[in-house]
Amino acid sequence: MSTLKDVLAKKIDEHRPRTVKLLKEHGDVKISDVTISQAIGGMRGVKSLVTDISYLDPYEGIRFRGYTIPEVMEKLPKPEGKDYPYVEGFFYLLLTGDIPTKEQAEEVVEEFRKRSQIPQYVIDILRTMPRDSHPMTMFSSAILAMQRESVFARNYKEGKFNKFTCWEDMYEDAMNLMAKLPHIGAYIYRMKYKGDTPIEPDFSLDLGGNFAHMMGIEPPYDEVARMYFILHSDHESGNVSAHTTHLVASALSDAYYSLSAGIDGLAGPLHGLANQEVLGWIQNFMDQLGGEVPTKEQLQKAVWDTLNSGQVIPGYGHAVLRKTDPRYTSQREYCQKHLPDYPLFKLVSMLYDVVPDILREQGKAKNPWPNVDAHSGVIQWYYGLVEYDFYTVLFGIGRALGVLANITWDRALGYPIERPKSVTTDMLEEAAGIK
Ligand code: CMX
Repeated sequence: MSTLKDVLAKKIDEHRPRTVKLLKEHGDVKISDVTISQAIGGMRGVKSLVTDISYLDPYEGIRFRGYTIPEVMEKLPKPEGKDYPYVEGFFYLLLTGDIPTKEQAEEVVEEFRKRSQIPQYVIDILRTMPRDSHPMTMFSSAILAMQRESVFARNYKEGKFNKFTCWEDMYEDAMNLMAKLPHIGAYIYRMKYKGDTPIEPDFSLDLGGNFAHMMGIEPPYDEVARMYFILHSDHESGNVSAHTTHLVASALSDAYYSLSAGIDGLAGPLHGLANQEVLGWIQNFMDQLGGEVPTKEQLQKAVWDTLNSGQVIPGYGHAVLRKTDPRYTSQREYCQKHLPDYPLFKLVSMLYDVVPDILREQGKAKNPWPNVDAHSGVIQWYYGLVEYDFYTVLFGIGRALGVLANITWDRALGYPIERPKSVTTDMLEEAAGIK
């Protein structure tokens, strides 16, 4: 058994009694009430999901296994001469809660290398799809197509389902998938946007380094890849991609079905697509100005025009966060160090000066501050990744780290099929005393 799986097995054994005790002895303790506006309004703030992988504080932002983003970046082992950690070591942290040693992170690098080969039929399917299919459609289709590889589904079909050990099959599926996703993403990119010139992997490199290599983008893009995948990995359980993956897995669907569904949720403009929309919005606006960087007044007018036409300002607002997203701040710090004079970075910074005041004045958005998507595109654009349709795929590779870790633990703790209860509008009116 690998160190990662061995450590994970011990953690699961230690954790299970906690869940069992809570259920058996304290199952009636109330942790949330539900109002009519929560039932109609997308269940905001209803505490009804459990995860230990990450926690999102409205004011502090995300913590991964208790660590803030700066702590994660500082404490995790890094490839030689690099500033950002091994993504593989980060996955180890998400799964086990432990900061791995450099050797343990490198064991995961090796595990992924062994599992990384994309089946030929996946390549064939991708090549058969119309080239103008959205890359997220291609990415999700590739994941779904590989469902026949699922160890979990095979063992289940063969009657080998065991409630206590089935997490191991989920773990195998998660590892196999995670190892392949960067390769699939890079293949789609090179096929669709770079004249169909896929680049062979370089297995001397870690996940971030190899991804940059397969994309055909020079260092320090490898650092961007490491940072980007880590930042986008997890945002507790209630966001659309994480919740969808968890929900589908709760039906004992395997990791391939579950992740493909989660990726489909991430593809929406109110979720992961927002990073592409930010760039589109900025470009569109700069085109109108003949390519000029706008003045503050022009920018204010553009923001108001967008709001007055009934659209949202992409990259701003959040369902849970009530301050600037630390994932935004982390990317901003990268830009301050590596591309301080880049006009697009300056424009994104100007938006930061302009948008929150306008959103406050408009008075609708509960959070006027930027989220992760407000910044992601700028860095990609700087390194030549200008095909912004592709940005959600990058988000998807990162998000897979979190949701796959989550569904492995779902199996380990035997979480049941998810099934909230619906009510009718009549019932709500009765509850409100108006009927
Ligand atoms: N621009 C304009 N209006 C906004 C807004 C924004 N950026 N953010 C919220 N609002 C509006 C909402 O549309 C809503 O209006 P209505 O009452 O007319 O429906 C009102 O403010 C209240 O919304 P909220 O409670 O503050 O926000 P929600 O929890 O409903 O939605 C989110 C959260 C992210 C979907 C929303 O802020 C938004 O649409 N932002 C822009 C898209 C975006 O950046 N999405 C990426 C989120 C990050 C991620 O993927 O995790």
